Amino acid sequence: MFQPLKNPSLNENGIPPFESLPLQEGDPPYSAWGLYGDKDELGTLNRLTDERVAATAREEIKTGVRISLNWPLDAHSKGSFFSRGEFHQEMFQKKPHVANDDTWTFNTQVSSQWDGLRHVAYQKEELFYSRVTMDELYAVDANGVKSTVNGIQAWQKKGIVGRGILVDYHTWRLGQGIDYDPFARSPIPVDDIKACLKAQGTEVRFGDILFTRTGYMVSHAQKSTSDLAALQKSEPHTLGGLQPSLPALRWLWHNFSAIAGDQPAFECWPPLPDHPDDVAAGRGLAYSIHEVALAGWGCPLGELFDLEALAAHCCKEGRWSFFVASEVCHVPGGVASPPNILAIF
Ligand code: UVW
Repeated sequence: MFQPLKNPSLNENGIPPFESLPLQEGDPPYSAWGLYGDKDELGTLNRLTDERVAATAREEIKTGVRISLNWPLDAHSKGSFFSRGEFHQEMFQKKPHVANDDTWTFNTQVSSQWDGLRHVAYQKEELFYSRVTMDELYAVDANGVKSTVNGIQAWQKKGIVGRGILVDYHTWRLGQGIDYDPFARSPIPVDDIKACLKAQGTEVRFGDILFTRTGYMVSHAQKSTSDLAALQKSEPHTLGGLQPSLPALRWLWHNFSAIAGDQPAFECWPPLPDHPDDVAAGRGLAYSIHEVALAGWGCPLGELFDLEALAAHCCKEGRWSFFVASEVCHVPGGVASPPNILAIF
């Protein structure tokens, strides 16, 4: 049962400040359920208004240069993290015609992907975005029709389109002499992300789509098959990424419509919570970014995006903002999707 919203005051961008989350008594910490109605499936994509997209196109599209951010679907053919099966393509001839068809079989998260709202719930509470339960995701009605609640189909209606900004953390941290290993649990403090943006001269605007280049692709290309296999077998996996923290969540909530990175989990993995004393004192975080972004805010979380060509172009142009057009696949009830994404300058 939904309680009436607490009627939070809205900030200059028309959203409740982070400090007023959750919006309803009894909802999980930091969730924003009900902000756009109790059946909302768009979450922070509601920030991508027609006006904002039109203004971004006018401001960001100058040269017409287009850069794909899609890693090949078979890029993890030597094995992947989180036990995701490999991509398979079967091509077959259509005799007597001189023609071919092909069939693709793949886990939607084995290469570049947007995680959708069926992917991760608040773990302790067992609730997905908009208070949806696991049973509701798997429900089948009397006519045999499967539930599509919180499915990826809701995002394909208008796509994920807006102003992108690249945080080229990999280049910045090399210049700073900061040690970082994409295949170790290397947490990136949000202050380093902000320092990198400042050094690039990149302004953050409300509704932006955030891309963080951590160097995963560079390091992945240098690893031998046996090294990768050993890393993928080790449990829990260890991966670098944004450090889950209250300041990180606050910054993400106040600025972005979607967030993405070049690595398998966006945040560092495992996303160990803060010290229990800090959690008890309200200074620490006991939730992962996956839980809060996906289940709490309905915020698309992108992983394994290929940001290499993008970073090279941004560096050449001295400009780390651009127009982004991404269209998820139209799969009713889908959990995740390849992003089918272009950056346009
Ligand atoms: C995790 O859930 C850790 O990563 P992904 O979003 O790729 O599943």
